[in-house]
Amino acid sequence: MKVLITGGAGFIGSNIVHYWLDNYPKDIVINLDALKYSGNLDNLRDIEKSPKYKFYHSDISRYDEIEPIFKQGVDVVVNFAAQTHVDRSLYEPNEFINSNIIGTRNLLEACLKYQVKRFHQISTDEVFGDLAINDKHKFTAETLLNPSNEYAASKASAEMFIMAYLHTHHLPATISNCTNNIGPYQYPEKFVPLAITNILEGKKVPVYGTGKNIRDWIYVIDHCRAIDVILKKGKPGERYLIGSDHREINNIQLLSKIIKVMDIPGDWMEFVTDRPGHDRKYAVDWTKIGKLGWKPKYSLDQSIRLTVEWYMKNTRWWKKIKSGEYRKAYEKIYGKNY
Ligand code: TDX
Repeated sequence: MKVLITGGAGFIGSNIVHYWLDNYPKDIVINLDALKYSGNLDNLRDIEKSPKYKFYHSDISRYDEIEPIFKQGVDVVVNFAAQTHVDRSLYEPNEFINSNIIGTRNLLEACLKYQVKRFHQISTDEVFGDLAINDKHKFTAETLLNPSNEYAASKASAEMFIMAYLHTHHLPATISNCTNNIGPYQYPEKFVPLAITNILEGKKVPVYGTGKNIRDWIYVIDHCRAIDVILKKGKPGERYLIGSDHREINNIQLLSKIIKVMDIPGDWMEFVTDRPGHDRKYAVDWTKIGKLGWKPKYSLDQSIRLTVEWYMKNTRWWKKIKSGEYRKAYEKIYGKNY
């Protein structure tokens, strides 16, 4: 089988490229990535020479760049390519419109034209908006889309296009909405890698607002396992929510756990001005994918420990990012100023 992973040089994308090559050695994995600021080929050094892996430096927001890849024949497309950082979406929304909406629509068009057997969209629980801190409800596959920031609005819009292609063209598409991921290769602008790397650098960790916002954290490998199950057993036209088994945890509690695992003495938390429109709480009911035989394997403590260990071991990886070194290298290689 030929699997096209878009955004395969990003955090979750590169984890699934590794996962797929490890678990399905007969398959061909094609990685299409625009290598924007968070796409990083260092995430794939160990497999870049594999005969089962191919990389294309292309941008999904450019149909002319992606069509030649589809022409070669692709069985399944999993779309990880997206701008994902909420804070950035507040000041550069056009990037989010281009990658997340126009990019998805281009992929849908190519999937239709080249009769791809399955298109799977990696979406987010953020498309459902937020819950009140004390709300006992969780998001389900029936929850209405109600995005509350520009990032979430762009992902929700992409979903609307998928629904249109499902209805009008019967494109065999599925959607998954996963909660916050942690694990190796996450760009250190997101809360967990930012916290770990800041502490390793002796810097404080900025905690937005009260620090009482709640998220539902999942280890990235559990997310990869869930995608695998959806591709095999999921039904076209359906959405599946992916979440964890942990009790609710707010940002202060999460950071305290990270600090405990790191065991570096210091007063690391610094409360800063809140993110505008900061979503209060996400909580995901994953019963539907549970019926397909999936459940998360990693506990929160295990997920934190594995993530902390990875960042402590791979200092070169994140120092290169934080210093801007790898961006400069890409400018040289690709002649573009991303
Ligand atoms: O410096 C920070 N300080 C802080 O308190 C940052 C970067 C974040 N936070 C808070 C905001 C959130 O409550 O930590 C929480 C997690 O923040 P992010 O890592 O930015 O994630 P979040 O805003 O929850 O969005 C994420 O969840 C869904 C991802 O960024 C999305 O890509 C995913 O789709």
